[in-house]
Amino acid sequence: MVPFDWADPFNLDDQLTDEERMVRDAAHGFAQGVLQPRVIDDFREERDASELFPMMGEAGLLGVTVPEEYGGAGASYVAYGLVAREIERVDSGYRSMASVQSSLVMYPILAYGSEEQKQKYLPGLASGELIGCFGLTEPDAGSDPAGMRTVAKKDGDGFKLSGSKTWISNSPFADVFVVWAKSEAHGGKVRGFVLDKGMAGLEAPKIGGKLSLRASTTGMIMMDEVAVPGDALLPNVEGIKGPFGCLNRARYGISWGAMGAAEFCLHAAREYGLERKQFGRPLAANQLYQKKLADMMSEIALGLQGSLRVGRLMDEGRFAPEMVSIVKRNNVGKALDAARLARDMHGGNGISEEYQVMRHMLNLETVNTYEGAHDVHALILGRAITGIAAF
Ligand code: TGC
Ligand code: FAD
Repeated sequence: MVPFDWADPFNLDDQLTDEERMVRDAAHGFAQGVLQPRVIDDFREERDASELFPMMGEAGLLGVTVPEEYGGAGASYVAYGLVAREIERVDSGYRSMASVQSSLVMYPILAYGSEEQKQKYLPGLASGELIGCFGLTEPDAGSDPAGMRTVAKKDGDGFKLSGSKTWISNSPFADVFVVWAKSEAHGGKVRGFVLDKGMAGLEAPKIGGKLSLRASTTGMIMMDEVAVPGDALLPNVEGIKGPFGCLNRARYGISWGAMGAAEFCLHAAREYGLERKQFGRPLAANQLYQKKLADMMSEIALGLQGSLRVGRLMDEGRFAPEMVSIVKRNNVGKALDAARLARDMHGGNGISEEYQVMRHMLNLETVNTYEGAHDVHALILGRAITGIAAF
């Protein structure tokens, strides 16, 4: 028998390598030292926090799985998940900024790009000197990105891109735009293009007034006959499986990140319940209060084990996208439940920015929707179980 640690019920720490523990501790130090002191203001003011990218780069938090020769850390997918967990323990918006950069911009350039594209973009993206965004979603193509209308037409040796993308993390201050379009020169198949800030006809206006993920900047990408050279095309992938391959990595990271947010909520609710007295005793002395804590802790413990297993399989090249759907969907759903419980357990104080649980709750509404909405992942899993696509 060993003593039980409520904060690490299944001894996750034991299951990590020394390198993974080191990466986690560095991410924890950065998140608590740099992000936590500013998050309440960033969220309240809906600030553009682009200056965080070089800071995250210096801390080694961008391109965690990208080989060192391209400026990354060359670490495992489990290490990447641990970074997401530590950042999202502070705020889902900051994790969003980092995971778009790593999984949705660096990954496609690494996996589908030419050697020249890798040399040109990856070191700057890893250091945070360059900021990237990923344009898949459109005003009329969200859960069904194959319905996209953005087109690439052949233009001499290059292409002209036209269309609009919406709800794009980082786009208003991005230098590098990974954009997916149907290419007429490739039989209308979806192809990836890397666009640079400042190209004629390329605009990225900010979407203001979000009530969720306010510390992360979101915008549109408007393309009006943007002329790009032939070498802007990602040469090594064709079809909608290109963007989906990136989403697998980002969704996996989110499954860890959401558990970080849930852990914050559990810790906050526990502390609050131990300190706050009503009816002459701590709130935490009540059965109902303890049941909620027990539910939160159990779901977090199980969710982290699930993500760890998927991460190990990813590192061994033995994962299936459906495994990622299980942990993205379940962990985010459970994190949202935990945040709602924690908000309630804080009573009136729960709605105040100072206690932070409501910010996590609001953020997780977005996390539940992006990278495949909760119900869309249910349909992916339903298709796997029945063989019938219900979407
Ligand atoms: P379907 O017929 O299922 O498949 C078409 C082709 O794609 C392949 N494929 C995958 N490949 C790799 N990984 C996956 N997860 C894949 N899923 C499908 C498939 O094998 C097939 O390949 P091939 O060679 O046979 O052509 O495709 P569908 O169009 O019917 O897809 C249905 C569905 C529901 C799975 C898909 O549309 C979906 O996942 N929808 C959700 C959309 C989504 O997640 N959007 C995310 C946008 S990015 C974002 O939100 C960033 S937020 C980040 C942040 O700020 O943190
Ligand atoms: P819809 O597809 O219209 O879905 C609306 C509702 O209908 C959902 O509940 C969904 O589950 C449900 N639904 C849809 N189809 C079915 C069906 N067949 N059966 C049952 N229910 C269904 N996208 C990017 O490309 N890049 C980004 O960086 C990015 N960042 C984002 C940041 C934020 C803050 C937000 C909010 C979104 C971001 N997105 C990004 C877009 C995100 O991926 C989409 O919002 C998401 O995929 C859902 O698409 P939608 O909003 O069009 O909703």
